[in-house]
Amino acid sequence: MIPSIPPSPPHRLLIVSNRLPVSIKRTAPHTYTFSQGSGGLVTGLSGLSQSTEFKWYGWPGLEIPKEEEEEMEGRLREEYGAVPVFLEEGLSERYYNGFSNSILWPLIHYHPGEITFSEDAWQAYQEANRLFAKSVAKDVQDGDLVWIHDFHLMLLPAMLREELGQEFNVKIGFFLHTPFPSSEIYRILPVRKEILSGVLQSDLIGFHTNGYARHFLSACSHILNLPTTTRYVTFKNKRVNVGAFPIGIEPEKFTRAMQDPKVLERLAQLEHEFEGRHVMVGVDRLDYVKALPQKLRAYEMFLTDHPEYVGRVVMIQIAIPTRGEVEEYQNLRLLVNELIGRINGKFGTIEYTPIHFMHQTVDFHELVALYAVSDSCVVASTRDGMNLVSFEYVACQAKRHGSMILSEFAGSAQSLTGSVIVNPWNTSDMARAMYQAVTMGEEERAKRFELMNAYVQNNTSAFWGQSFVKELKMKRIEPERWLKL
Ligand code: ADQ
Repeated sequence: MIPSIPPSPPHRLLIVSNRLPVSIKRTAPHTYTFSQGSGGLVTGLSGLSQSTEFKWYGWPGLEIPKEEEEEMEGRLREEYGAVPVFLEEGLSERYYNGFSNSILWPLIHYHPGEITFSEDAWQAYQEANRLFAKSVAKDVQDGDLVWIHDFHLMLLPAMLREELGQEFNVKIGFFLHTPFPSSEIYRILPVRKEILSGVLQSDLIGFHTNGYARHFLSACSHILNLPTTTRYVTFKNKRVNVGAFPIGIEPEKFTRAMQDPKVLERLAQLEHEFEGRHVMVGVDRLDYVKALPQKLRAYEMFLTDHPEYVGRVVMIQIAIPTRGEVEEYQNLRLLVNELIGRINGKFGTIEYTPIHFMHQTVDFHELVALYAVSDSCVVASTRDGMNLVSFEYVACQAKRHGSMILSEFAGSAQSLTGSVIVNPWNTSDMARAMYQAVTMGEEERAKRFELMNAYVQNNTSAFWGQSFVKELKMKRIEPERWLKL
């Protein structure tokens, strides 16, 4: 008789990201308000919660007085399944702004000119990753899956293995939400070997596109001299799987919102406000990789070349404040304000404002109404891991079939085949694309929309989360590793 194989116990999943998926405010000593965070990562993982129990580890985003830490941790664990990793203010500043946002972010996005490497920031990055490792290691159990997110935590896979011991039965997955640059750019980083060796202690490493995965593999081969194939790299006798897992959105969230009376009322108001005008929308964090200056210059050229559209086209640009402590972001804000002032001054009248600019976050209902009222959307990123805004815009366009003007340097350009692809460095190319969007007939818009919508509806965030975890679960621990144990 063939012995029956007992079902394998369900895996527990531990998610680790820089920030917790909970917004926390301290209103008085021992008094905190919590609210559910949002964003691609939160929705991406919601589909997993039915099949897999998971806990989420991350920095709470503010400094908590020592005597309040235990109480806060208790509440977060109980109410949100979230575990805070406490970082002192000086450390979080140097690790987050100092190293992650001022060194890794520009490098990864092909802005090496913005980088000043600092030994102190690097120390802080190591220290913070170590604190994350200790916190996760306290809870990890035999057979767990740990899924680590993004460039803030690239040393964590190695540090977690050090804390647990190499023989500990845990599978570690790592997902990078940004691009991985060409190895010719990546090798500028003074600690290029340390970062690669840190992340290579994972079992599975995921990227948004095959291109980023290829860059990563070639960095492993050129910088660490490791054997690679198109699917994996061998590091310390162990096979590390590498693949593309393109993230998506939760399209029903937007379709549902489009039925919400609050959104419909706001949409009607906006339609009235902009009646007879073509509305072009942009929603970006105010980050230099989102290329707002390039977008504005192209818009200025479009209005200059086509004066018949002055008064008939408006641009609504939402710019979410971000990383305001970093100098490059302050300079960017000044430049953007200057360009907007120039364009509005040049083409505006008492009745007509060419650019409506909002440097603020807008609530979800407002965002959906803005997407829905717009006849086109412009994403000009000079580099962007994926770009969720382009998917969200499509999800709100079932009626209007608006055009998507999309930078070829955004990961989503590979999937949104119905978009008008532009090179944001080529101002006249982008200005021409704006003209094309404004003059495009309904038949072509509908055809392009169908192509884009089919992709957005099928490649959801839940699908992304489930595919990654499934592949991590299935990852074989190969003979080389057992031999070594
Ligand atoms: P981001 O650089 O933040 O993400 P993006 O992918 O466009 O860029 O996501 C922005 C998110 O913020 C969207 O979900 C959007 O709806 C939301 N948002 C925008 N404006 C808002 C506002 N005013 N108020 C509230 N929310 C707003 C990083 C990478 C990307 C990658 C994602 C996911 O840089 O390349 O696509 O992670 O992996």
